[in-house]
Amino acid sequence: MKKFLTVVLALAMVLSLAACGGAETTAAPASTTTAAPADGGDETTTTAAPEGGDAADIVVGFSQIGAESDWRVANTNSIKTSVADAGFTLIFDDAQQKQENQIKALRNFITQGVDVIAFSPVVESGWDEVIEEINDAEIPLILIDRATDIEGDEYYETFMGSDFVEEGEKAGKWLVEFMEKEGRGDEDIKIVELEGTVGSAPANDRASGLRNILKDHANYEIVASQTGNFTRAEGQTVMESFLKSEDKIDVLYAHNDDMALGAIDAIKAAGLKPGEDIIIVGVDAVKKAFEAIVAGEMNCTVECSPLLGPQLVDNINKLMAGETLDKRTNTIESLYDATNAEAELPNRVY
Ligand code: GYE
Repeated sequence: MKKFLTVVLALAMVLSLAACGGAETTAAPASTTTAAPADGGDETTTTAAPEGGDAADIVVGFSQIGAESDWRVANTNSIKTSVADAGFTLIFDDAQQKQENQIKALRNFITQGVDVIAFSPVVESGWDEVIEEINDAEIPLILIDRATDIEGDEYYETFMGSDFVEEGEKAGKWLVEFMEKEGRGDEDIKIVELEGTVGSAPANDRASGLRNILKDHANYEIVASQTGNFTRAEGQTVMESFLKSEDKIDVLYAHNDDMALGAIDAIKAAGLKPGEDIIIVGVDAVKKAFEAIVAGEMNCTVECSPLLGPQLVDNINKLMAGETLDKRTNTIESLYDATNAEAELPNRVY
């Protein structure tokens, strides 16, 4: 730990000197090596700062879920870039949506004796054993984006991410207000729901968030609900089947924008107007959703920011300096519809 303290202090000095001189400090380019996975499934990428940089002694293992959505890709990029800029060594593993791959990656991180493990759990349950192993190895654990169902908060340093129940509630409130403004506040409203990955925290919580609001509005009914696994392709096929099976659909609530965008393709193919014949509410606020809102084909997206890299580096620096982290690192988020999407579109980086 003494060594880490020296590294952190040295870095702080360099940065404050740079700030005084008005100069910009950029880390030297990182080198990347990609190793073939033992099981032939996913791949492990190691990004290391140039030799001689002491920060490179800090090894971070990051187990990512996959690349199922624009959100996830932006999240991976944000973390890879920030960790490389900080000069830490990153061992990155893409689990391709499979819990068993994540468990394998986490065990590899323990064997490799990494300094910190950052981990985004694909589903909420089934982590007790491997997390106990991480705790026994005394490797600090940072939960990224999704939570587990393990009770208590001693087993991790901080949870960095969004409040998914609140996101579902924001979507519900927006919908009720929008329908009132449209003069449809008392109509019977039929909703279809595209759920995220079964058993994942955002799917569970975004579903309950919407229901928390709708329980006070008896004229709203969720008539069909099915997973589209957070992907555009499945969003499209599940929407196709909703359009066949349901007599009346007023609203689509999608647990992420990728599925909403896939559904928009299905709605158009069925000869209907997305955004008019069917009101569409998504979550994430990815660039393509902004474009759809501006084009009048989607109505609202609740922001869930994937840009967690800078805060992760901040937390790692604090941990290495021996500080205790707050159990929750919150992200700042908003909501976008036809009233503000166009103005925000040029600022979107994902
Ligand atoms: O909304 C979705 C992604 O866990 C918040 O996962 C994340 C979700 C995000 O694939 O697009």
